[in-house]
Amino acid sequence: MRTSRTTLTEFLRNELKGHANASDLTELLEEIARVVTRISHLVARGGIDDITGKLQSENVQGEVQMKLDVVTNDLFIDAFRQSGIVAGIASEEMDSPLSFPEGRDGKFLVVFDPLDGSSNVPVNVSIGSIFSILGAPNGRPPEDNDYLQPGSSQLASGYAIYGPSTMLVYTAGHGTHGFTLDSATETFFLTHANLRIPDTTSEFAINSSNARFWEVPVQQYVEDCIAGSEGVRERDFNMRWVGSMVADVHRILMRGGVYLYPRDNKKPIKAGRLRLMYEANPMSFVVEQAGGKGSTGREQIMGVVPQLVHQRVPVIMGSSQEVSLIERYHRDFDSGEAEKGYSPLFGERSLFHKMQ
Ligand code: AHM
Ligand code: MG
Repeated sequence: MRTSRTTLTEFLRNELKGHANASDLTELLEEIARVVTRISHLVARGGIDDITGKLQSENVQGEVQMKLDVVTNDLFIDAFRQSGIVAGIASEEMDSPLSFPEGRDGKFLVVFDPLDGSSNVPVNVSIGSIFSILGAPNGRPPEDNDYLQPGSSQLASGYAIYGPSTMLVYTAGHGTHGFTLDSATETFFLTHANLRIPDTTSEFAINSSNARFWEVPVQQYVEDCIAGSEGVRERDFNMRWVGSMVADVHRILMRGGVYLYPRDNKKPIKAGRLRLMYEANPMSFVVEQAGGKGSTGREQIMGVVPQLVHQRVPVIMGSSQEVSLIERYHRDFDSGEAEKGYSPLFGERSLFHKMQ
């Protein structure tokens, strides 16, 4: 048995040295780790405590809430409020941001999804929590507009995955690091320092039941993957879909791949299913710090300036070369090349090969 593993606390103290607000940021990440530990214990009890079902209520997005959505949201709210270092929060489960008088001088705003993939709760499949830490305004309480910062302004972000083991994965802009919870001692140990996503992959993750609603470039990309060794990709692809973004992206951090929740015309009012500020941005930061890419298909996710806290965005993230290739499908389509029946990507194998 190994006993000399680095704990999260030890790692943070070292890694965040030199970071502006290092001690507050360390404290905040430790606070998040404590909440994640509690949630891990809660979800591990499954149906025993009667908390795995649905509520009658809907959240601001019109989605039916699970009991655990609300319980986990409350745990985060209480922890952030009591920390005294968080000026305000916004959450998937709250209509609008909430300011904390207790964190009046707090340096941070936290935007989070307390329980991502919560439809997987009743079936005992992996779920997660996602957080994004932003700077708070100086010397005054935050206003709603203060939250509307692009992902490139994040100070730190990360997620917890409640799977066969519970892990906390975060970045503060110096690589992406993963910690595994020892539930007996309630300690997170460093198990995955400096995660790196392979640049290339033969694995994609998408909910194909939406295929008829996707834009042409995504339809074309998936078609080419499915054609495998008989198509332009000249190799077979594998497909995975857990239905929890955290679990699907975590797999990609571990072994490469690409995750897509693209724009579709199922509900034209929505730019995609996932939310920019507390799903796409924090996961993009983690992915990009591990050498991957996060894109809408047409621009970098972290470059999008939010107009609304609950704004949705198309999401394509993972292995960098594969994401770049999908961006190229979009560019070719937008430029009209694909429509004319000729495209460097779809029509000319030699150029296509250069991108592999
Ligand atoms: P949620 O935050 O309400 O759980 O919704 C987001 C989830 C993602 O975790 C997941 O990738 C996606 O929605 C699943 O969508 P689908 O129902 O199309 O499989
Ligand atoms: Mg979510």
